[in-house]
Amino acid sequence: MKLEKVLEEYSLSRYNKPISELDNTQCYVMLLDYVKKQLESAPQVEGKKRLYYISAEFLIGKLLSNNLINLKIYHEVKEILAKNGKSLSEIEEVELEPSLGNGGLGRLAACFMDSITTLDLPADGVGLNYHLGLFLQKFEQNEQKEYPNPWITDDSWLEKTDTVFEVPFKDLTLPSRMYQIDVSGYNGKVNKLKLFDLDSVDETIVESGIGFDKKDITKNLTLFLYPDDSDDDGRKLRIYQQYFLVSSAAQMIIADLKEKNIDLRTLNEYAVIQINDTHPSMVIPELIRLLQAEGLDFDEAVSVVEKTTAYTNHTILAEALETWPISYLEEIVPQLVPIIKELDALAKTRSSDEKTFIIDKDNRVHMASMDIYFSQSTNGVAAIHTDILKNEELHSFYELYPEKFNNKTNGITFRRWLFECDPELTQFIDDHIGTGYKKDALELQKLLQFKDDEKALKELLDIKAIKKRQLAEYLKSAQNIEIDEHSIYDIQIKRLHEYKRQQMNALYIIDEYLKIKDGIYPERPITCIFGAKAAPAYILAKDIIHVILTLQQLIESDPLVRKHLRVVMVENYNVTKAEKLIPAADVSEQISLASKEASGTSNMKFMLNGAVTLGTDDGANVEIHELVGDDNIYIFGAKADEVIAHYKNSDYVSRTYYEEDERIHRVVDFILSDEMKKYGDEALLKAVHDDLINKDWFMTLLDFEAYVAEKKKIFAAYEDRMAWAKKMLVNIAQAGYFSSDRTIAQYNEEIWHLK
Ligand code: 26V
Repeated sequence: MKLEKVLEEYSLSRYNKPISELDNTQCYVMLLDYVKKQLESAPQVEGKKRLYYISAEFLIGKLLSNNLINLKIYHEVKEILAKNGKSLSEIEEVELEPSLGNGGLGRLAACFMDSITTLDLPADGVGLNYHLGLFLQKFEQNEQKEYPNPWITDDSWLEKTDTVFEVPFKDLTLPSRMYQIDVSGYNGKVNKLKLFDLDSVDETIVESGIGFDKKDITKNLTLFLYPDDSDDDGRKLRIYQQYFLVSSAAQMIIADLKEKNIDLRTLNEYAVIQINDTHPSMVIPELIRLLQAEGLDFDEAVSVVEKTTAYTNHTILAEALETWPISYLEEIVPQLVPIIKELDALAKTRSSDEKTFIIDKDNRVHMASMDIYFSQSTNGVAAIHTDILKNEELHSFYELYPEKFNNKTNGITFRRWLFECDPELTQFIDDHIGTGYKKDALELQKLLQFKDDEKALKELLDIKAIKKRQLAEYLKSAQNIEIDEHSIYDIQIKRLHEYKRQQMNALYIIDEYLKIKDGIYPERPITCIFGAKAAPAYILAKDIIHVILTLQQLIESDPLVRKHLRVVMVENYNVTKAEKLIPAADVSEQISLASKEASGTSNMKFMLNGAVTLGTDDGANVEIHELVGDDNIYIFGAKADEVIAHYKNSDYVSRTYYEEDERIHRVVDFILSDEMKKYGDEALLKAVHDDLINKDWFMTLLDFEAYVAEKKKIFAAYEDRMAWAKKMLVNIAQAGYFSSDRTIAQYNEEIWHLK
């Protein structure tokens, strides 16, 4: 039966009226039901060996459009709806975005699931079903406030199953129920995202923002992703969550094998476990424990687990590499402690280098060390990142196990980050080079033949103008902010962290503000757009948000300045908002302190959507630079080796820059000016001001002058519209390498060996 007829019949039988008379919620439910049925009957990806991708985060975004695209009925559905006076984008507003991630790591897991399925690789994503997500961000008095972000409704993609495992903690055993969400691939097949949960979780214990009793584990376990870990109870709750996740995963894996009567000593022939950052690291001792219970001796269990697991590192920030006091583990999961101690003893027979110890002299367990010793592979997520792991951060391990180290440069799924978020650009590409790039992203390079074709370049500029207008309309309706669609859209959207240096961007805005006050105007108005959540306990990050919001209000209140310069901080930045922001961007801000951003993935999304990168020599920017060449990217600032040397020699003193550079002095002091204090809170502003002068751990002032100079260059380049369009085109054409299909093919060939 034709799709139109099927939907029409559904509408009549469920709502007793035709599609044209449904409201958006009813339309959404109709499409949800239809797509879910299609996915239910779609073939599951099968094979001898299965991947289990275990991750604390899966930042999947809304699923309706994504699934329609993968089922290849997106355009047809859009047309049927249009014929009935409905708009798919308005219907999509009904869908709540699952807030199951924080940033790049979680979005990567989601892109990977899409690509894994598309490449026909059998896999389960394994995570937790956080009822209230990360948190919902609101701005009040120019500050971030956190609220619960519920997303589970009766009509959702999530399905409850009857599968329940018992997870043993020291004082209680908790039933872990499996929920699942179908993950569609661009090949009509499906894998599953399996999210574990506890029936007794009680959302009503949450009071005042996101506060709750951190000790009430039976009620709080899967309430929030990353509960505040600034106190002991918070940190212990994270251990409860992590163990609940990995024990559920390990039990599921063993159950899968036993169902097929497979000898558990051959586990590695049937399963591979990817440990996404250190949050799921306890899967190693847990699997060993469970295999011992199944009759394997310790050595057999260690050997097979080592061959089954692989670890991805996503950061070189020492403070982000998790370590847990062994006393916490004794208190919560004592059954793992003897195993971890045995692993530690075994590791110490392999190396006496303290830097590789699993249990250190302070009795803390280094999760990454356990991963590297007892898994088959450790990978970084961009070339420069992997090099820094090998040569610096994990050098001792690299000497011990050079063969375990490998790089897998991150990628993004083009289904969401091109076809879905920019249908206009997708059509342009289809018209110029055909659709082969949809299967083989490297074919995007065929676009290069149009780099001097004025007609094509003009079309590209027109598409960008459309996306900029759409964003302006969205911001007007969502945040009641009117932006100038002819201004340059300069966008920085990412987790708020000092190393990502949103504060440097803020200092630039101050510099521009002061110039405008002095009568020096930019050639064209600039709209600086931010989106960022700060971890609730990360005070300085919240203070930086305060500085940006205060600047926003100051400039909004100044008719002269706002003609030339605007600041917009998007509230509750998430995947849905990223899909609107990225296609509209002219300039992509990727300004982390060199060596600190493992890869970045928004840099890839912006490039694919025709924005030009303004960035440091860091993460995947380095590879973008190599692909597009000097003319099509703006790179500035200290290089990674200089930065690393500064840390080694402890010779970076931000105060010197403040005292010796007039411009720096002026912009830093402006943070505490009367103008800022009129709209901001003095204590919060002072915290940022003082940190920049006295600490500035991520060397903002070191790169500030170079940043201002490079920004001047990129804005000047924007004025030559045809030359700019060419840069856009080259960026799009060279983005094929960053398809997550390529990344996943490499994981499979070099680590997983699934097919
Ligand atoms: C960090 C934090 C810090 C504040 C408290 C909560 C919290 C929770 C988790 C993390 C780890 C975040 C790890 C992450 O997202 N890393 C990013 O991974 C991307 C994918 O590989 C990579 O592109 C980014 O460079 C890296 O920052």
